[in-house]
Amino acid sequence: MREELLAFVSQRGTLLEPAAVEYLLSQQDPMGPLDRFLASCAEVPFVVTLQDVVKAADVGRSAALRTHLVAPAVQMPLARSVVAVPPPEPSASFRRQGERAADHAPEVKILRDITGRSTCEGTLEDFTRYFRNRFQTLSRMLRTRRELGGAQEISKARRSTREVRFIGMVSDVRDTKNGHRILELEDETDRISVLVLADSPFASETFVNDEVVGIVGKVNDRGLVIAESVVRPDIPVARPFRGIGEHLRAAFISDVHVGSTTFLDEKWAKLTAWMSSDDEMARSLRYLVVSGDVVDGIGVYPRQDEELSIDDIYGQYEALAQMMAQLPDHLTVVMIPGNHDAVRPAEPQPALPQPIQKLFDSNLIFAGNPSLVSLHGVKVLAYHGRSMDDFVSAIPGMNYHRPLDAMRQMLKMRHLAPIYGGKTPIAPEAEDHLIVDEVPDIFATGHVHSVGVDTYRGVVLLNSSTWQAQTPYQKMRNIEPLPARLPIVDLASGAAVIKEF
Ligand code: D5M
Ligand code: FE
Ligand code: ZN
Repeated sequence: MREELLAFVSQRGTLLEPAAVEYLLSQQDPMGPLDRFLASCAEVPFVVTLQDVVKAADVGRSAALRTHLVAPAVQMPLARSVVAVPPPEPSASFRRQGERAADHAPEVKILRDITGRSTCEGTLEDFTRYFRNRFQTLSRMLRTRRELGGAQEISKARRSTREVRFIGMVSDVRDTKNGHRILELEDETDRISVLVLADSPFASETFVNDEVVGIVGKVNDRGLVIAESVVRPDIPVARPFRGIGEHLRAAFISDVHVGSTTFLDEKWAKLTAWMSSDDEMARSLRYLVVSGDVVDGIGVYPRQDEELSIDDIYGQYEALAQMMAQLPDHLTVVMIPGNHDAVRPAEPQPALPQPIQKLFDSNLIFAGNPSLVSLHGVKVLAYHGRSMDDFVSAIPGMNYHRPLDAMRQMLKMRHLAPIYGGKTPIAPEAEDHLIVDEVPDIFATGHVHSVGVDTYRGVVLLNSSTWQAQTPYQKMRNIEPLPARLPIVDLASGAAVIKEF
């Protein structure tokens, strides 16, 4: 274990104080606190101290301490950067030869992301404040639901003998030997057990830790609530796509993994050639959204150096900048980072740092992960999608080839990464930026190297493939990628297609 620990530390480019090594080796999961500490740092520190890992270990144990703490002041975010230009003249389509999306000025607004607004240091207080904010925000959404009118605090609901309604954060889910399920829910006042019977109409509902749900049910004589219905925050039922007046299109890519030996350069060359071609769809492309893992990075997983064709992080972004410069000028690009990129791994991730941004042309707009971005008034929620690893582990039947299933769950839960303490590191910001506050028109993810388009209640869902072939790591885990597929959405109608290269 000692060797593994030291190898892990050197992979991350840092050092461990000897006392920290001994402390970690005495823990059940020595990597856990270290991983969590490193994930919370904006930059990798020169040396990790005993104090750092002890604090991180405490924070890991804090999940049960969410309640009974002081509420933070909630600040509403303002739009961060605006590249707004007067609205373009309407035009029916791009069927006329020579007409290009370039004739339409770009209109991009970053409505919400964490860049420049991170407040957390990863202390225990930060985590408590973070979970309170999550609970309060989602519980406010749930309270607007008719079914939860007059919802009580859990401490009151517990003592009731009639029908009860309350809202809680899931702290545990377990199956009984008879196929029933028991949820432990908590709010700021108390905790309560809820029994979901195997023959109830919602027995097939899946629950994950740290999501916030509403329950209607009856308390039995043992203080257990028998659930009669479960209410999720969810998004409003279908509404029409908020289209724009012209058939401008947006294309979506992610997981380019520049610098990896498995980067598909020939497929990429085909994409570049097609984008610059006279094809009607290519000419109508106005926006390109890049949802993270834009380069392969350095030291992201053990022995990654053996799979790198460019082993310098700047070199990787320089190569990407050159590739982006070859794309047609009529594209305005919005780029967010993923778990392989050179920003802190904890979500929400800020935009790529200035020294990297400077490598790119001015038609690139950098935003955080996740980001809510307006393209010509169409709201796009771009999220790399790391939490899908946790959805796949937590929910039976979910898999890497069906990312849209996980995305639908995220919208139902109104949260991009509800499960805390799994594979998705979460930074305890004052406000929970992973909550789906505003309902987007388009919801885009990457990460799973799969592809798909669909709609859920009027929201266009899409997952944007990869430009990397199967890696030895993915082979070992039986992950079969579907590379070189390009989802394209018509911003007038919301109609989505996938173009294969
Ligand atoms: O992720 C590429 C693929 O590998 C994607 O399908 C998720 C999967 N993946 C990534 N990390 C993990 C872990 N830690 N466990 C299981 N599966 C994982 P990428 O982000 O490009 O490496
Ligand atoms: Fe990836
Ligand atoms: Zn990824």
